[in-house]
Amino acid sequence: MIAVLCGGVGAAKFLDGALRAFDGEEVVGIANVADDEVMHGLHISPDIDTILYTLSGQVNGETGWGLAGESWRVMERLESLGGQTWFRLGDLDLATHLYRSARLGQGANLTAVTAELAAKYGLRIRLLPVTNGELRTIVTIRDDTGDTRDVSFQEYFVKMRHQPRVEAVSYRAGREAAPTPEVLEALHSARAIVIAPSNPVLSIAPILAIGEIAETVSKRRDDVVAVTPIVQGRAIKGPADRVLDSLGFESSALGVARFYADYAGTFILDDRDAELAGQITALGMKVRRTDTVMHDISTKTALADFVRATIEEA
Ligand code: FO1
Repeated sequence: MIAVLCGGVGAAKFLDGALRAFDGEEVVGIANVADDEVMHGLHISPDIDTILYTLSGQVNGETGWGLAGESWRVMERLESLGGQTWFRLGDLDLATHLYRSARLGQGANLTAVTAELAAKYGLRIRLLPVTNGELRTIVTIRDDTGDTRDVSFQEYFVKMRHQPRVEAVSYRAGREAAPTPEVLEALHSARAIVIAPSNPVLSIAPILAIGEIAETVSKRRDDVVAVTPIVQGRAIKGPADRVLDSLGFESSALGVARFYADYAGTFILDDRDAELAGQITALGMKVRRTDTVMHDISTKTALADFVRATIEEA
């Protein structure tokens, strides 16, 4: 079994390839929930849903989130009522949030509800939220007036279109934000742990902000392989490059490698960044190089195959 620490779009693409590359071996996705948001009384888990929709072949290929062929009648009506519509929930997507919220309301935990949704969407991986408790990413931004202010991840990312300068990113873990027993068991028993090509600060760091997870992953450092989400200084998708930059990390694969140096013994670097290999090796990481950009199923599978071969070589 391999365990994969996951954010949204990059992780979902990697898992899609992993399903083929690790054929016959169990793949367990451990998903970030720090981007979750309650909207209109509904519990939205964007990273989990991006994985559900991608692996069931229903994701909107243009945005990387939400469903293909979605309609927006509910949002249109909500807009005409003067309701909040900056976070767009499609008509079909709403069914997932209604289902999740109703089950949580009945007392089921997020792990159980995610397993139910994964079964209903026909997933062939096991998908686990990192915690059943409250874990939230707080983004401290500097606004136009020069003042700093804390906003939720979705407010920063969607409402403000990730434009403001980020002063700090912190993670609020409620007292009950312990890793689930299922997650700890997966991290202990996995043959290898993969850090998916997700945003290190916004997707992976919240997972590692849970002390017991950070400890478990760093103890298994020799079995941990991190895949770069940054190629030639640019994020494949989203604001990872700017966020790394504004936090004083170099927005390059080297910056990502420094971020993961305590956790991952092996770093998968893109061929286009070959010149960084020496500096990453100097961090005490093994470096393996390949094409990490995933355009389609064959490039997703090729990357996951490369990760499998890297794990096997260790
Ligand atoms: N991203 C947007 O840029 N705009 C949206 O209106 C939006 C709505 C949305 C609804 C459900 C969902 O699961 C994801 C949604 N996302 C939206 C994506 C979301 O913000 C993700 O957290 C990011 O893509 C980062 O992974």
